[in-house]
Amino acid sequence: MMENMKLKKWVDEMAALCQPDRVEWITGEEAQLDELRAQACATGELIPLNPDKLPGCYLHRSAQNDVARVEGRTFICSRQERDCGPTNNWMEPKKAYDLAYGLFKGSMKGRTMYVIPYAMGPLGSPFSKIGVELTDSIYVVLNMRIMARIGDPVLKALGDGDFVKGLHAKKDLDAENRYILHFPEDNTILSINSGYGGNVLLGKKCFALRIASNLARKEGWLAEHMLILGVEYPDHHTEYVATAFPSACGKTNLAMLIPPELYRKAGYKVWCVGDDIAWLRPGKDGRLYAVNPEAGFFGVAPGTNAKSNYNALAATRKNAIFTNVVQNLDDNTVWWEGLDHNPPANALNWKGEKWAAASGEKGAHPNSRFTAPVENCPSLSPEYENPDGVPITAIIFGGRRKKTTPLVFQSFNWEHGVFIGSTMASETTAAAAGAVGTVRRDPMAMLPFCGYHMGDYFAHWLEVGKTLSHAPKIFHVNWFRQDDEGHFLWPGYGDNMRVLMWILDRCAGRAHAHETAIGYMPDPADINTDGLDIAPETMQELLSIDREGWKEEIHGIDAFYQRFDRLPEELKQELKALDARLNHE
Ligand code: SAT
Ligand code: MN
Repeated sequence: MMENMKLKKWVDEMAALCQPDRVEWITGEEAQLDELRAQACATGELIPLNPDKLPGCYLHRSAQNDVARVEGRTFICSRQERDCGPTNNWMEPKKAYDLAYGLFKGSMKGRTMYVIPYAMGPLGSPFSKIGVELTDSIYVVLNMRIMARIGDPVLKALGDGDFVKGLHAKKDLDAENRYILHFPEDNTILSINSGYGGNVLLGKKCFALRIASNLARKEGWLAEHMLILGVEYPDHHTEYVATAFPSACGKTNLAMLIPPELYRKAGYKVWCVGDDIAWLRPGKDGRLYAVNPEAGFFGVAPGTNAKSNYNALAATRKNAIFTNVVQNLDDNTVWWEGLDHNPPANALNWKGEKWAAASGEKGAHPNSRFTAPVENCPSLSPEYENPDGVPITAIIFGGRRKKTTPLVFQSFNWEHGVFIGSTMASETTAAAAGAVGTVRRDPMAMLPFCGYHMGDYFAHWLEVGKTLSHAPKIFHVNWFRQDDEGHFLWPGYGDNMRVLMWILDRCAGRAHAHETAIGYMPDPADINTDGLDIAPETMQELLSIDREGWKEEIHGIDAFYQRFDRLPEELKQELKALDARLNHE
């Protein structure tokens, strides 16, 4: 195999720094992976599950202080502080390297350093990028095996080309010395003292969003926190949408939606292209094309069941890794809150302690996860590997809002759509460490993932729009609106298809809408509610504009915008225009 000298040199340097006993290159061959699985089982890092019920599946328990992404310890180390922007933590690159290398020094003594060449995106696609992660964690190797294309075929595709460098060491999992550092000017990621998810699977949020958003800005494309799905019509043509929701707000559920019976009977199908990340490029025909750079799903387990997400559950039934869920000791399977109404009688909770549901304590961690290969998903799109991506008809932004935001509305145009994306807000979830349930602005669901100044990021969105002669139409949805007693007004899950169909019909010029202060909105009659038990007043409420709430919203947006020294003029104008429409209609 052709030797990449830059890669060899960097691996040698990092090995000299971390001082592992051995360096092992991951080829991607099953025999090697099996050997690693056996080793991890011997040390208890992985627990093999019932081979009949869950073939090829393992359980992992993370350290108890290491269960989610740590935004407070995640840094963008651009040379200039202003390039990182007000919404990211910044560290001066030299200081960051010194600090991290100090921690990495000797950190792998007595351990093995694994070298994982990986590709984000189909090998050979113009969308794809290559990274190499060095790690001392077998759990990381085996998760990366699911989440990305790895091993020798990637090295071959890399040739002597450039790659994104990622170095990870578990060290002591010391939360006080945990750092997730990104060096966008060096295409480098350093992660130390964590063993969990988005902190350590460096191809995911670190590369595919934080580093890639920088590359995308330079190269004229978009790296987004979006699911991609296709709606196949009875005549077999398919329309694709890309949708941004914050972590743990139902992207995986929407991506794998099963249409309600009325659509299924009529011959509609929904295909999943991706559930978390989309790389979008303008195509020659002036449309925007999307690829899912990942090869697996790292989904939230609690709440996943045969009704809420049949396809995700099916995807976890073989060759999956479960992290921080309940272990059923009777049949050595897994369980989590919301899987079914039968919590196991003889079980260990996510911490590995004897656990009974009657205790009232949760058995699975609220951010417990499954890592499952995309090919396990029954609704995986036949276009998933298409090197040219799929053409996007609509972009949908959304959040988790109890009040104010209606079920769906459409932007007036691209600029207004970017404004809507930039002002997205959501109540926080367990996917990140910190308080759950408080409202925070999360523009394009990228607040924790944009690797540069968000003001420049908004400007980049505006620029990309100008290059598209057939830009996707932009919408906003909120599945989570509640009444005063805290009941959800909209059934959600598969029934979200009804809203998707209005969106796609709007794009095709078929559906009715009326103009409001916040955008185009359907009348209740414009959303197909056949077979749905929903009162007309509820539909009315879901599609109403809470004017007082929106006036509050303007203050919230204004305060948020104040944080940006580099906010595009277009967005300031959009805010003014919204204010004027709300006050003068
Ligand atoms: O832990 S991850 O960042 O990979 C998952 C998420 O928060 O969306
Ligand atoms: Mn995510």
